[in-house]
Amino acid sequence: MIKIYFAGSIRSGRGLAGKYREIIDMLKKHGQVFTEHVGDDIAIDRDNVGLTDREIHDRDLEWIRQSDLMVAEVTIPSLGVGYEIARAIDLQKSVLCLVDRDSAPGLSAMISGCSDLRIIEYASVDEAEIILKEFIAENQESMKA
Ligand code: 6IA
Repeated sequence: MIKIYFAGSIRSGRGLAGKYREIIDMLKKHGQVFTEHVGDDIAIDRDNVGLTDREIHDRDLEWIRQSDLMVAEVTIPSLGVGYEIARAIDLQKSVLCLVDRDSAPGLSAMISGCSDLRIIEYASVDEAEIILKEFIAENQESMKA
């Protein structure tokens, strides 16, 4: 089963948490998602209670290492998400960035200008699903090769 790291804003703002959850639910139909809690405020508290920031960082980085690909919802600019994307690129992971067409405040040039990233605008989660299915299938093919 393909292993997916989903990245989305936590301390940088939870305005799109409902979207994250819809995307995660859809990704779960296609593989194992390490970071289900990013779509769920209660799970963020439950899964991270008692952990230091160092422990959260080290655990998340280990999940990035173990993952086959990363899907990052980058509409809300987040230092943590940008950092995770950069680490994933360094680890040679495929990274797909999703941008909500209606609520994008403008993407950092360090993301939009990065040739290692695939960046897709989406209007609905149904639209994103088509793109994500293709992205997952491509990666499954390259894992077999
Ligand atoms: O800078 P941000 O907080 O927006 O960074 C969000 C990204 O970093 C997400 O994609 C997560 O994978 C990771 N991340 C940042 N903080 C956490 C966290 N707890 N738990 C899990 N992943 C995290 C933060 C404490 C919480 C109780 C508010």
